[in-house]
Amino acid sequence: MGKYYNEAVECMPREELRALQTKRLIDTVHRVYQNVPYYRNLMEKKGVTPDDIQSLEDLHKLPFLTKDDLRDAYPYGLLAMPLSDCVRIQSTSGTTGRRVVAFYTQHDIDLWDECCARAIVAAGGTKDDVVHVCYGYGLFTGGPGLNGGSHKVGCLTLPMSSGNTDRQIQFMIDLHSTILCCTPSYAAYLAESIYERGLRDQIHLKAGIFGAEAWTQEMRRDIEEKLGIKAYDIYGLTEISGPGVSFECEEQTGMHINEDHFIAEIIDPVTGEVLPDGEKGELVFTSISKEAFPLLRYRTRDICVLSHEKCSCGRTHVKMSKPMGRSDDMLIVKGVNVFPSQIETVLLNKGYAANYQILVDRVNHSDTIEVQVEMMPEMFSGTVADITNKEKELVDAMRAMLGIYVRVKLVEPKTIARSEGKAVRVIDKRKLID
Ligand code: DLL
Repeated sequence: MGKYYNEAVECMPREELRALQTKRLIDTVHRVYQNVPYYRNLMEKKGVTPDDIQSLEDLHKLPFLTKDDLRDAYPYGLLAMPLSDCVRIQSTSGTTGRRVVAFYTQHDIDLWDECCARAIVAAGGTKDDVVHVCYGYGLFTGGPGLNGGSHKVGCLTLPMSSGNTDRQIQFMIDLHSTILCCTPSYAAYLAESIYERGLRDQIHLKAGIFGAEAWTQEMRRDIEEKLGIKAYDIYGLTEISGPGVSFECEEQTGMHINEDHFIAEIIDPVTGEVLPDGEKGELVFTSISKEAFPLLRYRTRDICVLSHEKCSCGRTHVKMSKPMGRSDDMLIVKGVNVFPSQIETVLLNKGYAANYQILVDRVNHSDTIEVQVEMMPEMFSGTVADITNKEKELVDAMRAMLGIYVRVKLVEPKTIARSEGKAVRVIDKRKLID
C-alpha cells in the first residue's frame, strides 16, 4: 500500500481528474433531476436543465442547497434512491441545534470508508497499526467513519467510542494503540491526563487523526509534544458523508479534498459569487459519486481557502485550509466579528491550555464578552495581584487581536467541563434572550 491508499486516484494528473469529475457531475445532475423532485424544483426555479451542465465551468449555474433545505426536505425529500436500497443513516451532532439525517447505500459506505482509509494511510497507517477510535459511535459519523477506514487498511481497530478516560488509557497501554482518532479537544484532555499520571513512557502512539471541530496550530503543537506524536487534521460533515471529505498529508499545510468524489468551490457568503483560488470564503461541496444522498452545491458555512499549489506529498487533489470558523459560528460583539479560534490563539500563545469558555451577553442594550480560562497549575498558587496582572495581560492581547475589550477571568484548574466529543466553547446568552 505504501504511502497512499489509492495512488492511481490520489495522484491522478489534474486533466484526467477533471475529466472524471465532469463525467460524474453530468451523471449525478441527471440522476438528481430525475429522482429528487425537491432539487428539480430548485433547478426549474432557476431556469436550469440538466443539459445546461456540460462541463465543470457550468457548475455555478446550479442552485445552492442549504441546511434549511435539508430541514425542509426532512427526512426523505432529498433521497435519490429507493429507501429499500439504503442500508444506513447517520445524523449530525446537532451542535447548531438542527438535526440532519443522511442516507447511505452499501456503495456509499464503501466510498466513505475508502476516504477515511486514505486519511489513515496519509497519517502513516499500515495493516500493522492499532487504531484507537474514540470518536463517538452511533448517529455521529466520527466513530463509524474512522472505524470503516481502519478496517479497509487492515489495521487492528479498537472501537472505543468516547468517554471513560481511565479505560481509554488502559487499553492504549495494554493493546499498544499506535494511531489515536478523536476530537482535538478530547486529544488534549487525554494528553493532559496521560501526562499528569506519568504514563507517557507506556504509550505507543505515533500519530493522531483529529477533526470534527476547529483547532489551532498551537493546540496541535501542544498535543504533539505531550503525546510524542504527529497530529493530522481530518475534515468532513454528515451531509457530504462524514469524516474523510478531506485529510492532511505529512506536509501538514492543508487538507487534500477527495476530489474524485467531491467538487469544492469557495463562494462569497453574502453574494453567492464563486471566488478565485486563494480567496477566503464559504466552502461549497457537490458530491459526484454518491447514490443515496448526493447533494449538489451544498453550502457548508465553513470559511476557508482552497489552494491548487503542488504538494510535496505527490497528491494532486486540491487542499483546503483549516476552517477559520463557520459563518454561523462567527460572533458579532459590539459590531465586531469575533471567531472563537482567534481567542484560542491568544490563549495558547500566552501559554494557557485550550480549556476556556466564551460567555456573551447583553447588558443595558450593550454586548459584553467574557472569556473564562483555567489557570495553569503553577499560577494557581500565585498572589491575587499576580492573577490580576495575568488577566490584564490577556485583556491587552485580546484587544490587540480583536480590537475590543474582552473581560478575562482566570478560574481554578479543572473547573471548566471537559468534552469527550465536540467542545462547547461559546455560550451566547443573547440567543437565549432574543
Ligand atoms: O464533524 C464529521 C467528522 C467526524 C469530521 C470526525 C472529522 C472527524 P458534523 O457533526 O456534521 O460532522 O459536523 C460538521 O464540523 O461543517 C465543520 O464546521 C466542523 N468540522 C469538521 N471537521 C473539522 C475540522 C463531523 N477538521 C462540521 N476542523 C463542519 C474544523 C471541522 N472544523
